[in-house]
Amino acid sequence: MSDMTKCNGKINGIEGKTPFLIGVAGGTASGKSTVCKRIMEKLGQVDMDNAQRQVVCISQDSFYRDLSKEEIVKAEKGQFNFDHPDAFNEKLMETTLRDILEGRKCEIPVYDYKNHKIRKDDMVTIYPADVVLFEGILVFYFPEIRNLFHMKLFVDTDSDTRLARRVPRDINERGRDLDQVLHQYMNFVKPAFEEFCSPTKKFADVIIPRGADNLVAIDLIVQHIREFLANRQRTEKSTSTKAEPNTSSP
Ligand code: UZR
Ligand code: MG
Repeated sequence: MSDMTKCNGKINGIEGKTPFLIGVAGGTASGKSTVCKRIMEKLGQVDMDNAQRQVVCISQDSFYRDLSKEEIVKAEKGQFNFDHPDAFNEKLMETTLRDILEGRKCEIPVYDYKNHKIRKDDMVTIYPADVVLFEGILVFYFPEIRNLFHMKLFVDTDSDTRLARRVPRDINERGRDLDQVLHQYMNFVKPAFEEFCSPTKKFADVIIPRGADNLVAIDLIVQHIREFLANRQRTEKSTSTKAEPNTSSP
C-alpha cells in the first residue's frame, strides 16, 4: 500500500455526501502518487474548517486480485503480468468507488508488493470525504470505472525518466533484483503500458506533462477543485436555509 492510502483519516465526513472523485492515471513511476500528494497538501492548507478539509487518496494497487498458487509461483519468478487489466479485481474496484460516491464508509485492502498479495487482515477504512483521488496505471481502462470520475488526470512523464525511477524503487522498496526488474519491464511493463495504459490518455480531461514537477498544472487543478467545493457549499447552504422552519413569524 502506498502511504497515501493511510493519509485519509478524519472521521468527520458527512455520510451521504458525494465526494469530488478524481481519477489519476499514467505509466508506472510517472509521479501519480506525488501529484496526488501535492493536490492533497494544497487542498489541506486552505482556510477551511475540518469538516470541509478532507481529502483522501486511494491506490488501484489495493485492488489487485487474489492470485492462484500457480500464479504466485510465476509472480515470484517475475513472470506474472501485473500490468495487464486481468490482474485487477475490477468488480471490487467498481463497487468500492460506487460506495464512496454514495458517501458510505468502506474498507479497502492493503497490497503487499514483496509477497504479491492483498493483506486481508490489514484493511484500511476510508471515511466519507470531500475529495477522493483514485490513482493507478489502469484507472481509465475499465469503462464502468472511468465513467465514475468527475475529473480525469493523466500524468505524462517520459518513459526513460519513468524507468530510471522504477529501477531503484523496485530494488529498494519492493525487494527485487536488477535483472528481474529489467526483465519484467521489457516483457510486461513496457508492452502493457503501450497496449493498455497509454491509449487511455485520450479520456483525460487534463494531461500533466512532467508530473509532479508541473506546479502550474497542479495549481490549476487545485483551483478547479476549490471552485467545485465552494459551489457545492453554497448550494448546500441555500438548500438548508430554505429547509429551516421560519420560527420568527407570529
Ligand atoms: P505504480 N507491481 C509489482 O511490482 N508487484 C506486484 O506485486 C504488483 C504490482 C507493479 C506492477 C506495475 N508491475 O507496473 C506497478 N509489475 O506495480 C504499478 N511488474 O505501480 O503505478 O506505482 O508504478
Ligand atoms: Mg504508485
